[in-house]
Amino acid sequence: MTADTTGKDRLFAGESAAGGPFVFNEAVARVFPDMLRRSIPGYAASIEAIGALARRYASPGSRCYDLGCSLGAATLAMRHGIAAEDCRIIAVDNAAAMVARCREIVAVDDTRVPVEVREADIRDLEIRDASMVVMNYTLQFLPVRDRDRMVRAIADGMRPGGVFVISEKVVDEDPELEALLIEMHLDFKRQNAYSELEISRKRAALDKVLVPETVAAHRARLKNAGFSRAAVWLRHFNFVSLVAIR
Ligand code: GEK
Repeated sequence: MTADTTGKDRLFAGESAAGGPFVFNEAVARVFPDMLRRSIPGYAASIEAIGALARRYASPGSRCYDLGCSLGAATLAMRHGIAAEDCRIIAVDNAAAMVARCREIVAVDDTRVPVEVREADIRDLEIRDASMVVMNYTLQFLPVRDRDRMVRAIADGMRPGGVFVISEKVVDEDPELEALLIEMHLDFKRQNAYSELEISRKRAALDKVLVPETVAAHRARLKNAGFSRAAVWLRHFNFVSLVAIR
């Protein structure tokens, strides 16, 4: 069986569009690649860099984690990037529909690095002996009160010199600039053929589900967790990706 993930995202378009908070269900999994491409500026660049960083940082005999793997785009980028011997990738997501499709996608990709796709809450995961950890647009979905503990568990489970890649939607401290960045993001979605109705319904669905923080808050959390250095390597409107070294 092959996962059909080629659907066009019309989830918030029709009369039948469900109200209520956003959930990572079967309907979302089916259109997910199209949804991310049309909604997250910089998404493709983040995936490309994850491959390049895996080549540099994955060390022999270590583990590489993809936390909130969805359909495994970052997992496969790591898998294709890793040059070191005896690495294994652990990809984790708590949405059953994502995990089922991710397993199918990983199975038809026959690169040598072993991948284990686990259905679990990343807050319950034991992270150990990691040379690379990726959280590509996932921390933003955890309650804010759980984020410090999550990032500390990542730092504690990493080898010295390992790399942590974290991508997030962020909010600016300056309300005027925040309004500008939001407008620019909305224009990006309009250019990608989302209607005003789709945009406003999706926004309502994500309210309180996706809670963005400032870049400063992310930097402080990384430092407190024990990362020796961190830098923003990508920014497109209010979407950023940071790289942190253990
Ligand atoms: C990509 N990284 O393509 N435990 C496990 N998974 C979770 C949890 C949790 N507590 N909370 C949310 N998720 C991917 C994209 S999407 C980003 C990541 C987005 C999962 C959730 O089920 C979803 O699959 C993923 O985190 C976030 O690079 O949809 O904007």
